[in-house]
Amino acid sequence: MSDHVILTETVDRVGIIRLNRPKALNALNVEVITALVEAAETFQADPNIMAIVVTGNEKAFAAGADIKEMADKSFVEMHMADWSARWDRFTAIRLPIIAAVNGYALGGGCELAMMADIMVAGPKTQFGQPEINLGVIPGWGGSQRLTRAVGKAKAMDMVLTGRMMDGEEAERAGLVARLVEDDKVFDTAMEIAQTIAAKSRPVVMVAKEAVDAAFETTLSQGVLFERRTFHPLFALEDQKEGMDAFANKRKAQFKDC
Ligand code: CO8
Repeated sequence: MSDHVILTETVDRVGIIRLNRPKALNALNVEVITALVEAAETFQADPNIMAIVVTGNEKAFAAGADIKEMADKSFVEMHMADWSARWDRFTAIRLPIIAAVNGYALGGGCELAMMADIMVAGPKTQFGQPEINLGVIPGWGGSQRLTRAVGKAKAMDMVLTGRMMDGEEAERAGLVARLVEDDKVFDTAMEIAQTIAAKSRPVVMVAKEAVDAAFETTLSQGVLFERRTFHPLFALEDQKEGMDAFANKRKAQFKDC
């Protein structure tokens, strides 16, 4: 695993990935994306890890795709390399991903935060899709995920003008799950991850899959998907444990099976 443009760490059952290109405001070049995706896959392969926290630093979560790296690319190079497809591996991660977002989350940085399952931000966090200023459009799902998160009005406003949205507006708009003081963003993300870490790993994965299905299908098909994934949970020891613990007024001790 490349460990210099990102830093990885494990705390209890939580895997932490910290973007680490501070001089470039954590701009996402191919090396960073590759390392980030590999780190997430490595955490997922470890049965001890329950959730992943992705973060940057105080000034920038990530200020976007690396503009300098792609500036001179031709259409054919962009099309054939298709390095954006690496993100498909990131969004295929079945563990919950929590984005702890401070500072700039622009362009690909905003898109990365939106690929996470839960976003924590502070009032000073700045979200934006400023690609229009560069003569392009969002390329890592921003036009789709931002619109689904905040609706057409604000998505059009941001994508067409390139304006930024601070953390308070982003929370009101539904982009951010929890708005906390700027210096509490990472700790809050860790608390969320630790809370999830006390649950059953297979059930957490199914829960994430069920919510994600809402973005891909009709209501009736989504409800059917939920039902078809709900019933098999009764084959798990963790379902028996969870319900027995409730009935006996004790804390459940899940075994991930
Ligand atoms: N890429 C490369 N370098 C960057 C980026 C970036 N996205 N953002 C900042 N940097 C670099 C700067 O060039 C500068 O480097 P240097 O010191 O060598 O000159 C350093 O980081 C610090 O930046 P600034 O001096 O500009 O810092 P300021 O505090 O003055 O400004 C801003 C901060 C407002 C965040 C400013 O840096 C900025 O506007 N950055 C660009 C934001 C942007 O446009 N992001 C969108 C990028 S495009 C994108 O994300 C498309 C995603 C899909 C790609 C699909 C490809 C297939």
